[in-house]
Amino acid sequence: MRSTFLAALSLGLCVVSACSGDDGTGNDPEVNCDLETRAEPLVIGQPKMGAKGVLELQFVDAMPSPPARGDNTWTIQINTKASAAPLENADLLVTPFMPDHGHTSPLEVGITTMPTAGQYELDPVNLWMPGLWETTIEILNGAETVDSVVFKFCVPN
Ligand SMILES: [Cu+2]
Repeated sequence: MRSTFLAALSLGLCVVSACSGDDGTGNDPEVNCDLETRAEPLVIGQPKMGAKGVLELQFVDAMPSPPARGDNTWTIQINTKASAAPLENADLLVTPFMPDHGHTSPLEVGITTMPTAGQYELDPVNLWMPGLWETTIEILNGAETVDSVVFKFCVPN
């Protein structure tokens, strides 16, 4: 049952050659996160500026921390860069992506607005495969991207 599910996942999401290391039996390639120079540590309370310089995001909480394989629950704070005011009622799009394999996650990231102004819970952030994950958090205004932040975390086996 489980291997059938994973095999279907591989077929559905992977470019064939890029995912040849994952044969659907759970024998994923060994990942040594100590050697992954593109990854960053998950640091609670450290602001990270968006690509457009409009907003700043920081982690308020992460379960588990550091990020692990499977479902992760992240709470983030979004502030405007100029005034440091919390960004309320934000429209978010969160996309976990494996750049080395060209696939996303099969589970949509659920987004809950928290009682504290500017805080949002992202659950699940499903990092189902070991390796480097780039999770893009986009803040939208209709079709326009107000700003976006990418977090690059390595997930061990
Ligand atoms: Cu992958």
